[in-house]
Amino acid sequence: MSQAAIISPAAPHMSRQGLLERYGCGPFHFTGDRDALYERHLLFDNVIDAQKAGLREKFEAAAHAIRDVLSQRWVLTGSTYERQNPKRAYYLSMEFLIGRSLANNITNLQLEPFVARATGQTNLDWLGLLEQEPDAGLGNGGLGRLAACFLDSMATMQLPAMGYGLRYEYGMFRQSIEDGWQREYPDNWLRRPDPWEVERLEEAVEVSLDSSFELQNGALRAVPGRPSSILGIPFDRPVVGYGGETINTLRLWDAAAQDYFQLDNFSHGDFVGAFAASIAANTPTRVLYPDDSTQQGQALRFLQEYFLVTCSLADLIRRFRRGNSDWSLLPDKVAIQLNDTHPSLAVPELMRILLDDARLGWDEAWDITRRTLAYTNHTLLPEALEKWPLRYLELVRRRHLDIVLEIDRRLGAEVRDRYPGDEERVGRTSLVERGPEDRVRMANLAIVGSHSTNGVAAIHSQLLRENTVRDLAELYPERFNNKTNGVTPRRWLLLANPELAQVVTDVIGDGWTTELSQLAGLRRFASDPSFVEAFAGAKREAKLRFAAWLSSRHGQVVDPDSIFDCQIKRIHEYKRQLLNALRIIVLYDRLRADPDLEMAPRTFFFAGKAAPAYVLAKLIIKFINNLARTIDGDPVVRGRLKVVFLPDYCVSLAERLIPAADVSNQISTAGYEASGTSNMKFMMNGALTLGTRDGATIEMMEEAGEENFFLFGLNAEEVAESRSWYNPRWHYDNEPETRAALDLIAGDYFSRYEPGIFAPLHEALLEHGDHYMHLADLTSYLEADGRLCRLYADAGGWARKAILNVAGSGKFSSDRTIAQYASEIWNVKACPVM
Ligand code: 26Q
Repeated sequence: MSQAAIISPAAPHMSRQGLLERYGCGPFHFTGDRDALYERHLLFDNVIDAQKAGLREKFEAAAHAIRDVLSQRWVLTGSTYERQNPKRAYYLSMEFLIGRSLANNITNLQLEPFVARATGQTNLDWLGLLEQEPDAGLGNGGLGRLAACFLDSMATMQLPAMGYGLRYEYGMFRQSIEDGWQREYPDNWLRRPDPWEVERLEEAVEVSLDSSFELQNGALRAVPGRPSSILGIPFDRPVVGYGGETINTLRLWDAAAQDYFQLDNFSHGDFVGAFAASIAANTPTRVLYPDDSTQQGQALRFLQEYFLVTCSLADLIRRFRRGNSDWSLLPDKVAIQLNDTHPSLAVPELMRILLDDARLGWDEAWDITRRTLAYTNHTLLPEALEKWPLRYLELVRRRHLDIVLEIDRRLGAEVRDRYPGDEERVGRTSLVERGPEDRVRMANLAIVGSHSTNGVAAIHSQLLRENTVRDLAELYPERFNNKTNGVTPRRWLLLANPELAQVVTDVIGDGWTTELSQLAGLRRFASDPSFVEAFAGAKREAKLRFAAWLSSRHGQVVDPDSIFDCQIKRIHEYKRQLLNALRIIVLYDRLRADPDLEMAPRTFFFAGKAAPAYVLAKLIIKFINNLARTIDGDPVVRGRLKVVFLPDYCVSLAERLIPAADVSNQISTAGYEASGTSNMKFMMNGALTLGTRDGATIEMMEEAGEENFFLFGLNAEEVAESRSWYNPRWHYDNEPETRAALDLIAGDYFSRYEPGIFAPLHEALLEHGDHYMHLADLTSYLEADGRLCRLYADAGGWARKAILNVAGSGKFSSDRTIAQYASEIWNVKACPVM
């Protein structure tokens, strides 16, 4: 029998024999003898007796044992692709927010039933062992986590695909809350060796720069006319598809100096000077920029983007050339997806390769480039659209600037041809924005230089086409499309919420793990008393588990019988954490006025990081913490309202909290949140959504049924329409609860010992026009909140809606999203490993 025949697709509880045959060796000897892989790693890697090993050593041994298990399959995946030479997809992203890998890899390899037992751990020890793994926090938020979910789906669907990113030495900063304020600490996640990465020195690439760069007082200084180069060293990480059939690769580039010492300098005795060159060369991958919505225009960030693009293209072109001799085949063998504009220098770099290395003519090079590249947009915020000074291109790679200007010249000719006399349109579509300093509009570059531009939810794609880049959409309507985001149900349901996963599997089987639309089968159980009881029991278990963790980890006590109401995401004005806080103040004020008021007890959870330079966002964090302290200190509401700000939001924290959530707040100003993805995770885990008609939340409501959703507020059209006359004062003057809440803030009720500190918040809402229209939506938010709260009293009615939400969440699997990218953009097909 061939090996392929032995491997049954995604069999959840495969026999031990099947596992051994699939992986070529056992992960652990189940007889518990001394030869077990796990114990061998303890002994041979750490030179320690299994009995004496600490948790970190045990983690490393377990991770190495799992890596042993997957290595053969990983190699086989690579050789299958080489042999079969299928068209491949490459996902280029500045961010991959991976989180932890050990438990995920065990889940996807379906080794769970064996592992904990084989390591001889009690459940508690096992959980402690998993905690030893630092989160790989190589991303800011949604865009980076989406990239990680996509990798999971691509591997699960056996697509010949690869991720390319940067191996930041420091990931997203660690957040601590001190006296209510955010403080940032470096995330030194690689302090200890990472068991998942494999350094591939032999595949290093050299990156050429037209200038030299030095760090001076923390800023990057270019020395023009002195060309230099950096080495890109790939570090590969396995991406285990569910079922363990396909193991794809995420390749992260590390920057290193060409020579650690420039020997001529060294021989002149300039030891430190020679060293400085290596420090500068190292910086491109030193740290992740912690901004998710403002372009700070930092030269080092530009260098990072250039570095990612040149390393990745050199690598994938080398691979393409190994299997193909004809350059014209590139679009038939390679699809490159640009995760936002961050890697959009791929347009001039691919042109450069085709023009200068392959020596093709412009027209052919342009045709190949466009048919190979595709671009995803993730934001409509004007301040987040990348616009890099022409000067940066000139300094880093003069040839890129020449190519961009030539693309722009031809684009201008095309626009003049199509719209004679419309010079304004030529200006608007141009790749170059004229100003005191001319800049390249990276979104225009990505749209013009690719064959596909997609948004990440229906409304977002529509607004992108109709507003943000309208002229280009008119010019190239066929390039524009939508791909509504999704999330991987393996990490976000199967792994994060084992209680609910089991309850679901008990009634509809386990096919949902790879075909999430099967969750629709839950609809007919929504009123089945025994299912409702099991479902509610799973939620309660998850809440108890979270409460226990919170108390042991942070010493915070919360009531698992209260409604767990959550808002966890980056702190940004458009996401309106401040609107949530205003709601809480109003509820608090009602209880103060009438302590006998009937109101279900509630715990409000917030978590999220603010960009270090975003002053108002940091003040919002301080405000939430002061609100929490004020409410905690008031005996009138004790046991009825509680606010908790969870520090250091990250993937692992989301995995803990989301299963325990009753209510998910998705309350951005309509038209501003491109999609949202935590909204989907909450829905899958049986939370009810309290939200605005924005991003993918609209599509979630369509799937679950409007009657099972708690939508409120202005829609995107109304927001746009009312901008010209909106006056927040009107709400202050006419809505007593709104006024009382604002007066408490202005009267330092939440800042008794820090008078005046919240004035900027009060001013943003009342004096500076309330750009995100908090006050316009507060009343309808409270009204929806009231409906939700009243429903809580009816446990069966609540559970029914929650079940119908889970049942309606099938569309939001990243498997569905990736299937659409693969067939509608990439034309890439599954390539089973054999
Ligand atoms: C750009 C230039 C310089 C420095 C930083 C940046 C930068 C970095 C990260 C700009 C934007 C980001 C991240 C954006 C992001 O996460 N967007 C979110 O993407 C999700 C996935 O599509 C959506 O669900 C969210 O709605 C969107 O906000």
